[in-house]
Amino acid sequence: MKPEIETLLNNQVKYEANASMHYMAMASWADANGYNGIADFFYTHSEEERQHMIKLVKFINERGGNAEIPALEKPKSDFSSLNELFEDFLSSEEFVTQKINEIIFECLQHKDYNVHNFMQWYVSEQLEEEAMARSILDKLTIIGDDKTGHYIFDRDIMSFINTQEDTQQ
Ligand code: OFO
Repeated sequence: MKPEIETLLNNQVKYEANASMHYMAMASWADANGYNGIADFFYTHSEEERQHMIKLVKFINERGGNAEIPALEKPKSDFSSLNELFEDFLSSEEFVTQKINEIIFECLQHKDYNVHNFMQWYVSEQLEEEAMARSILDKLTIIGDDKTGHYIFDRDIMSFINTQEDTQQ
């Protein structure tokens, strides 16, 4: 594996780890503010991001590289509204997508089709996650400041994820 690609993959390990911690902080905020459904949503996503990190670590080592386990950034832990929470979720996903696209670009420059092929899984995952974040923000726009709407949104958010997963099968 080219050193440039190994560096980008190791950076990606850090971005996935940071996303995991970021979503853990979001889950904790939701928990502390009485939004148990939203907390479950972010605890689940935090764990998914951790799995994405592990998948990269294993791949780098299997390809003869050296995976580096990064120090973590302290995530933002306070949010003024559900809108801010989910806007941050979308921005985080957009950032990760951009970084994955940079890896894909570098793979094509170096004709590394093996890494390119491996990264296609991440490309699909990002498409799904960004679509989900946008759908959730659309729902929050419809609900506006209605407290009953927030209550129902919190109660139903996990079934919304299950519906998304069903349509992806
Ligand atoms: Fe790792 O899937 Fe989104 O960020």
